[in-house]
Amino acid sequence: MRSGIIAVIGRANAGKSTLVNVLVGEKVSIVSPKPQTTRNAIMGVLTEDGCQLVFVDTPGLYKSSNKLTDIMMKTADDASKDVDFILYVHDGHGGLSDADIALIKKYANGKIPAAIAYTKIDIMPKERIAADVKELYENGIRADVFPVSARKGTNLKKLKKFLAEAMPEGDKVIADDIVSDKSEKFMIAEIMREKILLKFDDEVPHGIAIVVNKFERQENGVYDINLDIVCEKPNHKAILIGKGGRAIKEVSSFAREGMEKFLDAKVFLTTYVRVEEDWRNKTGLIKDLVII
Ligand SMILES: Nc1nc2c(ncn2[C@@H]2O[C@H](COP(=O)(O)OP(=O)(O)OP(=O)(O)O)[C@@H](O)[C@H]2O)c(=O)[nH]1
Ligand SMILES: [Mg+2]
Repeated sequence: MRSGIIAVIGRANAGKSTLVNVLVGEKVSIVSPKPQTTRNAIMGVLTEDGCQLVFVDTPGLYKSSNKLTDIMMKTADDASKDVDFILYVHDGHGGLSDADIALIKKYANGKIPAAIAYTKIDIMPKERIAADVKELYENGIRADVFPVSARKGTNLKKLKKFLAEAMPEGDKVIADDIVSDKSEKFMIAEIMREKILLKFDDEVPHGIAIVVNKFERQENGVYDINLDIVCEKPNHKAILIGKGGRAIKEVSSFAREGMEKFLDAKVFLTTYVRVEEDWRNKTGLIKDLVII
């Protein structure tokens, strides 16, 4: 059989996690319209038709702004090494800048075989695609380019087939029934963070970390979950809680629904908001709050 590890690399907000989720056929990684949604390297496995594709979703490439961002960039860069293949995800809708070309050259023109998923074609003029593909070629980029839409499912079969054929011959790396390397507890924390990313603006969601204190399945099948929402500043705490606790109530209920869908069971969720000043610049706290 063919099997291999594919690092999924690209700028923040390009659509990497969305693409990994649809390729794998299950939600292994959270998604939001804000950059820097993914903080960890997250494995998503597709075992199908005698082939195993092990995707590694990564934090998006982004400007350095604090210690956490530096660690995230290193996570992405490390994930691009020692793999069988690199799938560089480019946001076609976002345009093709010189900075994009430089990054594509770095990751798709190296020693490791690579392809480019040119994504979000459902929301952009079709004629720009050919122009961009030409520009990539003129800049010396020879990796195959797959215009896709993860949202609409366009061209994904073609991309999957290409990736399957690009994998080396060998035994499967991961057992058949495993789709992710992350625990349910990790995903519960991520679902909470996803809903906060969706509900709150500006710096608030970026300074959030989730600590799961309790994750227990009771005899009646209901999950009892207690978690801390850690934020960076006292004024962020006030925003998160909202007037009369309305904001936290709303986002918690939204998160509970997401958790119930993920666990396929009822969830009893309690949350507590606390402040850890400037935690994104404190290495010890980053280690405690972001499982890397
Ligand atoms: N229209 C459209 N939107 C998409 C597509 N793929 C992703 N998006 C949207 O793009 C935004 C970013 O998607 P993510 O999958 O979180 O992007 P990412 O590259 O993982 O981002 P980081 O984890 O922050 O690096 C979300 O709002 C997605 O819904 C697509 O094919 N079409
Ligand atoms: Mg992501």
